[in-house]
Amino acid sequence: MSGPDAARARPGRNDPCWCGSGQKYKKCHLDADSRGALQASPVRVARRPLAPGIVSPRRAVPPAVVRPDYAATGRPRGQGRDVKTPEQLERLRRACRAAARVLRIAGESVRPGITTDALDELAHAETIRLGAYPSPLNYRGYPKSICTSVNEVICHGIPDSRPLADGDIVNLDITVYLDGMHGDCSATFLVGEVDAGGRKLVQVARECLEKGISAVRPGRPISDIGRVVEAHASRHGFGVVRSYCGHGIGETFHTQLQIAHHYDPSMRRVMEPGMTFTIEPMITEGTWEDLLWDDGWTAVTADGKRSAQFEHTLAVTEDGAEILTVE
Ligand code: EYL
Ligand code: CO
Ligand code: CO
Repeated sequence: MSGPDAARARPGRNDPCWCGSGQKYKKCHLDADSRGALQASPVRVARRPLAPGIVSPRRAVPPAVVRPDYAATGRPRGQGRDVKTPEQLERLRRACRAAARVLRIAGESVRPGITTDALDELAHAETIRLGAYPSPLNYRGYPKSICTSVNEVICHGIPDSRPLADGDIVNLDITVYLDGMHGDCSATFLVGEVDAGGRKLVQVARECLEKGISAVRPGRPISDIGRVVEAHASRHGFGVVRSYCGHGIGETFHTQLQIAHHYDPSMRRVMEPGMTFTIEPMITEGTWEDLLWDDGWTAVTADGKRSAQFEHTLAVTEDGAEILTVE
């Protein structure tokens, strides 16, 4: 969710680089950081900008499905601890496995011509078939069961009547509530034939999640994650969104714990075995700055260039990370 927007002082030319490589800043990230600043300037975008479509009526959940506290009111209540017991971890694994399955099934249906509303319907039906509740539905009043973020949409795109077009990229973000736990994952899919720039963006976003996961280690500060993610994105000339972060997860969809995907040295909390959170970097072709549509949900890049995202829910182990959102 929304996170700190701490300005980071850039190192001097001859100081060690912020990325931890041990090289001087001028030899390492100085060029990449400067390129990012230049790309933040407005440019013309050939692609047609995305516009809101028609949102279908709210989908029903059978009464037998156990709901999270906010399902009726829209307001989440509990907070929840970030370090889980083995019993809690076992339930979280089941919720995460279900989320991974729903993501795979919805992703297999991505093709030119299908509407994002049809993808929402598919994911909603599969979630219920697994005995789970689609976590986004009525979370802070959100109207749909999944998020579908096309092209310049960074996150929280609302499924609607717009058919996916050949050349689009689309992120499907799936969270399900099962056995009293939320499991959260997402992936960006190519729609038909995507240009080389779009394919590169999606590939680097996938690698950013992998790098972030490989930085998970008990005893290390949370800021290690954003450091490696940002280092990889900026090496390719891409931006890292700052307004939305990964989050602690379990009995509650979002705990206090925030996982920045850019390097924020103030995030000094240390990772502990049993801690569970998401890593979900949003990587942009241009600026990292975001705007919010008038619908109050849809976050888009300020320059209209594309954004791609991948997400897993993880547990910190004795020597690294366990990825929970796998089948
Ligand atoms: C609902 C509520 C504003 C999600 C995540 C769905 C969206 C915008 C208010 C975070 C926050 C998913 O962690 C998330 N995705 O990985 N809100 C979310 N909503 C929503
Ligand atoms: Co998600
Ligand atoms: Co999330």
